[in-house]
Amino acid sequence: MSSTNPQTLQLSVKGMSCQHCVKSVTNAVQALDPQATVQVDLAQGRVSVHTVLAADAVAQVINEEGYEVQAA
Ligand SMILES: [Cu+2]
Repeated sequence: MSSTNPQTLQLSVKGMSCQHCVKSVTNAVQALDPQATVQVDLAQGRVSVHTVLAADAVAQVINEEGYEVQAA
């Protein structure tokens, strides 16, 4: 993964229901980018990620956790 300037990604994610889900998503993203900050709005199904990762890489790891990332 080539490094780029950090950017804030806004993702729509289905299937998150509790703090366990928040932790799963956060850990999955931070496994790729330990500096990433992840904010989850459970009520809205929104995930905000400040990261150097590309949007498709973030979407892929969240998908691999079992959540459905939708086009933002
Ligand atoms: Cu949960």
